[in-house]
Amino acid sequence: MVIVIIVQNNVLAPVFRRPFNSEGAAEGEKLLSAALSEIDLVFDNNFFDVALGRGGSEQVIESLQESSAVEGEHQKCCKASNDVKMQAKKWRESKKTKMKLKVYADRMSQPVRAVIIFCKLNGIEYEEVRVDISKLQHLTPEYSEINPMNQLPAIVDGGFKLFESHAILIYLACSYPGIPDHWYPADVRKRSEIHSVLDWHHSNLRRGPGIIYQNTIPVPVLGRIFNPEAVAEGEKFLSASLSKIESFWLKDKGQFLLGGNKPSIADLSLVCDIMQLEVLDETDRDRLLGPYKKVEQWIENTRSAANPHFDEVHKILIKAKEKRQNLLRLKGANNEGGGSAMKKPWLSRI
Ligand SMILES: N[C@@H](CCC(=O)N[C@@H](CS)C(=O)NCC(=O)O)C(=O)O
Repeated sequence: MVIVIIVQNNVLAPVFRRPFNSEGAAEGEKLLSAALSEIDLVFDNNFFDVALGRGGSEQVIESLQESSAVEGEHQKCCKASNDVKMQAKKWRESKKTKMKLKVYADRMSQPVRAVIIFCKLNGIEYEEVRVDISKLQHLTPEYSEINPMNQLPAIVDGGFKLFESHAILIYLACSYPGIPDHWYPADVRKRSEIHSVLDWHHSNLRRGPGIIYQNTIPVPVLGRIFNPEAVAEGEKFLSASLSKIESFWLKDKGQFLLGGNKPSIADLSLVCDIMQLEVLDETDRDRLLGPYKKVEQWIENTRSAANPHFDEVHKILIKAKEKRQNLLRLKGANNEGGGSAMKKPWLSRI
């Protein structure tokens, strides 16, 4: 992504009929060197090797190699996926660690909420370790030991450390027993479709609600102020993404992104992201979501399928909204008054 930004603003600027943009290129270069130094850090520390505790992962890889080398067919891959599940389960049991799964969390974070709701829905026992982003606890050396990228969520499971919510959801779905197949189906094609949605999510939808939220809600502690240009940019990403979801994944009659009547980890992940808009005034939230009727229905479907945990975990957004409104009132900048006939947002129904 970052490399694309640099190239688009530099070499390829004329090709895309864009003016050469030295600031865009410089911003891209800054992000690139930060990312490269983080990659360096991870490999220098042998992070994954140490964290993974060899044996289990080697068995898993061997099993996959054997299966695909002999037949390489679709069905065989599905069987291999089940083998992976079984082996991961055995590996967990064989470790006989009594240590509970730890989820490093701040519920204001969308991906954190997806992970927590998934654990609760599937009876995965875990300990929630609060890392308060507003107090910058995610930047402490202690938390860097857990996630060198200093973001939430992260997990530690019997010595195995993992960051990135999508990876975490996949890991939990595969390594804990009894998780219903619809969350992360054994069928390799369905799985791949889920990966496709999740990858798309991170370079599209994810850039909408987060940017709007961060630049709307006053977060003085993070050194951010209201930034209307950033909000406008976030709204552009959001509308483009919602319209793709509506016209592509939700175009047929299915209740969820991959069709069917049960959600997958992709539904949970994307819907938790969109829920961040609940901290906005109802008029703004409805202006942004209202035009996408299928999206609204899909959010409701996911919410119902994931309740009561969905509402419980999202309660924090009600508090954040109240705080924001109080702050705005104090500043005399509250411009409420419109939107009298608006539908109630999801969280007001809790
Ligand atoms: N791609 C990551 C995104 C994680 C992320 O952006 N987390 C935010 C909270 S929503 C965070 O930790 N922000 C603090 C920071 O970046 O300094 C994932 O899905 O886990």
